[in-house]
Amino acid sequence: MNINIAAVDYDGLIPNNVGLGDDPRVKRALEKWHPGYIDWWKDMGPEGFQESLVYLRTAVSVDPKGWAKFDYVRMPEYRWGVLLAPAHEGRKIPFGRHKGEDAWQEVPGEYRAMLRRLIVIQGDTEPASVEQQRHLGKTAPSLYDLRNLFQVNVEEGRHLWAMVYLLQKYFGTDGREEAEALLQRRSGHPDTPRMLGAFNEKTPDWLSFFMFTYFTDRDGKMQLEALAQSGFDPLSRTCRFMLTEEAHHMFVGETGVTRVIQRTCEAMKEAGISDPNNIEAVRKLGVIDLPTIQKKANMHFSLTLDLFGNEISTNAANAFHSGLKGRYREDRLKDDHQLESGTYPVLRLIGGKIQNEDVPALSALNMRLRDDYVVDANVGVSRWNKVIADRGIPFQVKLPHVAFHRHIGEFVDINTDVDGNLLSDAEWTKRRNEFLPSDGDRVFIESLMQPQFEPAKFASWIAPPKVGIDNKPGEFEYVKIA
Ligand code: BYC
Repeated sequence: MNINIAAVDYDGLIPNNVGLGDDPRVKRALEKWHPGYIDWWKDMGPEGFQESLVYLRTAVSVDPKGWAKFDYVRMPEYRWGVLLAPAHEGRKIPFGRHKGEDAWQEVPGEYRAMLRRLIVIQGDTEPASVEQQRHLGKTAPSLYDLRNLFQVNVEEGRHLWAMVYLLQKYFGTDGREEAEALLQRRSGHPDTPRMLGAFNEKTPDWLSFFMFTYFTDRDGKMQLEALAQSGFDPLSRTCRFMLTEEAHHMFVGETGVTRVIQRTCEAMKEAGISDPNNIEAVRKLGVIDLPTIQKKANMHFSLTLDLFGNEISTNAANAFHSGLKGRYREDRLKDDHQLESGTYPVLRLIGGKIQNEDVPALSALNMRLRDDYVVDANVGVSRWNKVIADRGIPFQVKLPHVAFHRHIGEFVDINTDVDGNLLSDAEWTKRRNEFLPSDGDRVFIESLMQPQFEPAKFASWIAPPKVGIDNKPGEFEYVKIA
């Protein structure tokens, strides 16, 4: 392992541990891209808080034992940098037809287009999420949550830098053009939308934000884990370090939803309401009823499943076979890592029924990653259910069937209920609001979204966290609003 890499050079405009000082071409390219990025951040980043001092963590090392420092920063002055996890000396390509060959330190010519596409898609999601969340600051339920939102946002910005570095360093003129285009597309824009569906949806309220960071950032985790296995070593190292930051985003999501559920259950108990479906009575307490939380989960889970692409995919097969994108934790799997024989069960619509069919394992890699995702997503859901059960309320949050409310893949043309039972168009129209947030639900949630900017105070619908960020006490002023 190369130990010098742990130290990050903070002297120049762009903090980095990739030796930018000795790479004038890439340094110049990134310095040229920088003003456009700052303009984008000011136009499309968090609205209204650019002058506020925010207690943020900044990566100062890539040493897992102590990589970040916390301090007050104005967001446009955040030190976005280029950080790669340490190289593994002598690393080999871990899967596909080149398995066992030396990992690539330069782009393999024959796979250039495929690799660029993967990097561009990954890069596109990062600014997209910042754009989706830009209005949320105004309605933050506490300074603690406001700070967490901004932490997530600046780190998504840094993840954009991570992908732009790869484009600028390894892809010449077209890499430069792609880097520019990443600043041009806009989430939800009718003419220049972001590339993947879920990143063009709105994040209208804080429950959506927590669901997004729980479910959609977890797709980020799975995709980054798969790319961290890449035979293209710079991509692998970049993704390995991004995963360190990503963990906090999912923490924000999981604990955010937990605190919403906890507050609802506590308020119900205090008021002596034991029926979770007595929605009107629960809402009068100024908290979000559990069935509506379930509907939000249905929405964000199903939108996120679309991000795994088609269940059966030649693109995914090619990316694996070429050694560019592996499986979730490929290095811990015990098989031949080539998958040229063997099958994998894929849930498909066959003769009007949803059933498993064995397909060649290489074609089923999107499905396989999605399966791993569902297992991972269920872990936190169990923890939410424990919070509910501990307070004696008869309700369980449940992830909907994977065929429910899908816009990509096998199930695009059908409607189902949350258990995967087929519904006619008419039944779907009639019952949609049982499964997904209705206009009324949205209006109710919106009515709760009143800012709470006093230190140590929290909005009515969310419990305080168990511990502060960086172990700060409850009254700590995480954001000094300017
Ligand atoms: N929306 O063969 P298929 C994150 C297109 S999140 C629109 O199934 P493939 C984050 C597809 O592009 C992680 N189009 O596709 C989270 C293809 O089009 P072309 C982001 C879609 O390539 C929170 C065609 O359909 N990273 O980091 O196997 C906050 C055929 O599809 C969609 C990545 O996704 C869709 N949902 O799989 C911040 C990793 N799905 O090329 C950040 C990189 C498919 O035929 N991306 N299509 O015109 C990939 O690995 C793959 O491209 C995908 C799709 C998994 C996305």
